[in-house]
Amino acid sequence: DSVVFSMIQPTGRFHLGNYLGAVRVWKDLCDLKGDNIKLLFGVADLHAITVPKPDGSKFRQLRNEAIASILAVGVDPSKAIVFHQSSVPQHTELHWILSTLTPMGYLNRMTQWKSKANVNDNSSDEAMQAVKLGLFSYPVLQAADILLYNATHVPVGDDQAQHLELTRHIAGQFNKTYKCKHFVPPATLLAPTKRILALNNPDKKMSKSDPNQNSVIYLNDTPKIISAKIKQALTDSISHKFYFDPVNRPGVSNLINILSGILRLSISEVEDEISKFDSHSSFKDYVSEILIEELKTPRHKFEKLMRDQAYLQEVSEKSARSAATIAEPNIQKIKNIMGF
Ligand code: AQP
Repeated sequence: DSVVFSMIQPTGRFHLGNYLGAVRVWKDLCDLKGDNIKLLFGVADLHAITVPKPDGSKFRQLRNEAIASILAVGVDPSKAIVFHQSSVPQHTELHWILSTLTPMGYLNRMTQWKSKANVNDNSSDEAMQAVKLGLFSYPVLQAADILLYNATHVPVGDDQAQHLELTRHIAGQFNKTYKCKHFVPPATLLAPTKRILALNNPDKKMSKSDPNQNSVIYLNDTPKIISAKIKQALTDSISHKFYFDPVNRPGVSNLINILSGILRLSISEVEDEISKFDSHSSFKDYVSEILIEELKTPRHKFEKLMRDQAYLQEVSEKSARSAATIAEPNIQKIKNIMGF
């Protein structure tokens, strides 16, 4: 039997990268689901506190909006467990156990904490010492999340591939240390769409916490806002023909990648489709039109769900109970192997 597990952080409104790299993939998995597959999709609220923290009421709202966004994209709570990580305390318990098996040197090679803490290998001692332990050990908690459910498949965007390597390493370390075969290394299910980049700075990925809101298409942006953001997206004046060349034309290529993700076409099929455009404005109008159409239903569903707080609460509470029925016996088995 397969167990598919993935999570997303409630660090802000969900955007097009979260959609194509994660939540739409989750919806597709719900649509395909057979009886022998379990799906668990979580809101990683314990991970979210590793970065600057909003106040309590804002955080509560973000945690709530995250559940609504997942459901709005079409993840079906009768087919998938949609829950808050913090509502299943075994995540933190397993994190501690796994942290005793994780080499600091391995964590030190991870790139995400460095970019989130704004440090690199040449940063001063002072900057390095200010990095918080929770941010550094984030991938260990991620490994605990996945291994708590003995997940066989983990759908993620390519920015997370490195953390999954570490999860497999930790699983192997546990088996080796305790001479058992308890953990089966989970497989990475890479999202079909390549990383979506910031509209105004295609050197970095589109990110919830980008201070430049114009670089990010949020799933609940109105048609007017979407058109305005695409109009000002960075492109180039190399040619009025549009083709994929991420090195020389990163902005144009990002828009082509977005089209490829949404339309579920290959890059070259998109290039054929857009060969009819001979101006930046007609190309961009087309991108806006496709985005507006795609995000219409999730936006309306999100608004409707946010008006029904009782339903959101019911889904997350029921799902937390279902998640615990897998997590509890597993942590008991793990502790039993260890001699607790
Ligand atoms: N730009 C992206 N392109 C493709 N996939 C992306 N993902 C995130 N950004 C892109 C995928 O979304 C999932 C959930 O991500 P997360 O919330 O756990 O954390 P993140 O990757 O750090 O996301 P953000 O949006 O960049 O948030 P902040 O600003 O809080 O750091 C993952 O599967 C990820 O691959």
